[in-house]
Amino acid sequence: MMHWGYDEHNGPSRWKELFPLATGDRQSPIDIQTETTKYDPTLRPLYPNYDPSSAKVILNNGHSTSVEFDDTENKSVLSGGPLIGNYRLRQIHFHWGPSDDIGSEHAVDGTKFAAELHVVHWNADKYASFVEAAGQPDGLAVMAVFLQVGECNSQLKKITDHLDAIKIKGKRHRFTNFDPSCLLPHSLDYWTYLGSLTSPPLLESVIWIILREPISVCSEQLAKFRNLLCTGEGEAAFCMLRNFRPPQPLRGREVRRN
Ligand code: B30
Ligand code: ZN
Repeated sequence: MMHWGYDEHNGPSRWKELFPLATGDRQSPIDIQTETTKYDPTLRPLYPNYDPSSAKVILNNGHSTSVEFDDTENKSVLSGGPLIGNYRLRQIHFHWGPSDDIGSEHAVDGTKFAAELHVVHWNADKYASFVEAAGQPDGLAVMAVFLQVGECNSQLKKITDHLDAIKIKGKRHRFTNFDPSCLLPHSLDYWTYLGSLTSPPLLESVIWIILREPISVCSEQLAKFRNLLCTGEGEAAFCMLRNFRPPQPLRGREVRRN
């Protein structure tokens, strides 16, 4: 395997060859079996508090599209929920599939959604950098939002309108005055469990917070994500048709709900 990806020769089933953590005890994503989740009355509401001016750039990294935020100060933070203190916003990105019926990473009672948004934060109260936090069991907090096929999403259009400008791997475009809470559903009810990054290096450092209510996306918007290229300038072009890891074993972990 030259470099990890989502194809037959370098996809999720082969990641363990280079990243042995792939078979670890707290891997993500998982299939959330709603009947076996545990209601926890001590879980608090979630408090996302984002400053639109902290958004900096939208980019194509070859395996997704992400919006990166200025994380040199506590401008945009997530607190509450299962979290102790403030987790600082680093980036948001998406996972999707080759057709509208698959694409999410987490599943709910075996059901997959068309896509999944990840809002990635790190524990700047305890750690000095994102990279340091990503190696610690309480280092990262990722809030996940399911995208369900339906009406076109006018908030998501702010992102899909920019995808043509970053079609090729490595391209980036200025992107500011954007508050990712515009992509959140009305209800911030959630499930939470301890897991990992869903792509290499698969570090087991993520407090996952999965919102229970999905947001909408239409087929035309999903097609714009699939039109991105996982290849760079001058290479034979390949579209980013899929970039999700399938659910991993729960291995005795508890999934709690608020
Ligand atoms: S996820 O939310 O669990 N899907 C990373 C962050 C969040 C997740 C997965 C991975 C991460 O930071 N990976 C290493 C750094 N990446 C940046 C990135 O956004 O994903 C740089 C890279 O490969 O060169 Cu990819
Ligand atoms: Zn992700």
